[in-house]
Amino acid sequence: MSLIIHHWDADGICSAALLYNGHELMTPKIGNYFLTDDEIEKIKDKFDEIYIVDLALHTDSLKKLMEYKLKIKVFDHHLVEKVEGIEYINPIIEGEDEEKYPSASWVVNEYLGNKENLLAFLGVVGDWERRILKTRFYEKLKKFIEKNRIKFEEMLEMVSLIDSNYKVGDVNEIKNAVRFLSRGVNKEEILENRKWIENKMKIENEIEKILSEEGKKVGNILIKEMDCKYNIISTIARKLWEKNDYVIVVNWGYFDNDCQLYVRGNNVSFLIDTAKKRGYIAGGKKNVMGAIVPKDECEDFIKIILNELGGKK
Ligand SMILES: [Mn+2]
Repeated sequence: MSLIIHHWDADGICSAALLYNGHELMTPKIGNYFLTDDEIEKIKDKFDEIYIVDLALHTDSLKKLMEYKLKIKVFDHHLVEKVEGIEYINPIIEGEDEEKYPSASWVVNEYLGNKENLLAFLGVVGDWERRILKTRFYEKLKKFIEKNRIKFEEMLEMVSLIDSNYKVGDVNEIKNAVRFLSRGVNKEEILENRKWIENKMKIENEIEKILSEEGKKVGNILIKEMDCKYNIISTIARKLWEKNDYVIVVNWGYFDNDCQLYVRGNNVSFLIDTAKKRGYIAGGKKNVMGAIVPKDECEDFIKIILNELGGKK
């Protein structure tokens, strides 16, 4: 039996929906880029094949899965280290350009030999949002949406509806979303999903509240602290990045003992190593670094990041 473990965001959900064929579905605990011992325990005897999709899972988790002789295929577009024995379908680690493979959905869709379709493009818009407009990829997207009479704003709206499920922490609805989207639904069916619309309203109120509180500025770096039980740190970081060269966002409210920490900037992938060297679970790509940091080490780590970003300017 096979299992799809996928990222909880729109790209992860769309990628999983493209691959979905009655598989069992799983996401790590939302916010975790690793598998807990319990999660590994559940997987090890039940499945013989695992697809890991749009998820830069920590190498320790991958190595543990490998100990159980599971066949693992990773579909991704994050910069990750390869683990021996795992099959990677990831053009980015082979040196391909991120504007050619802007999402996991794009990687999966090409692998499957599908024609261009709504899910493949929604994954892209999910990961890039408006920044996709400035890439070479946009020509392709533009052609597709014009032909299918979809506005770019509607693409953004669909993405935020799909993302609403993880943001409110509804793991069950994330699975439903994969199955729902895998049926080849159209624009209207996505835009009219009642449950997702409700989620989205809850989140928007919370985001508005957080963005209205002022952050701290150090040179061209904005530091924003928040205390929120929803997993909306990446949205907050992206929004703030629109108006700042670099942003560091810390959420004290999501985990009991750890902080969520996000950095966004033009080239921040080197910070992934900085975090890992300090023993944190961390991941990301060119423009983003996310880490889970013990609360009592967070202040120190921010100082280190400020130093390193300062040195890069
Ligand atoms: Mn992605």
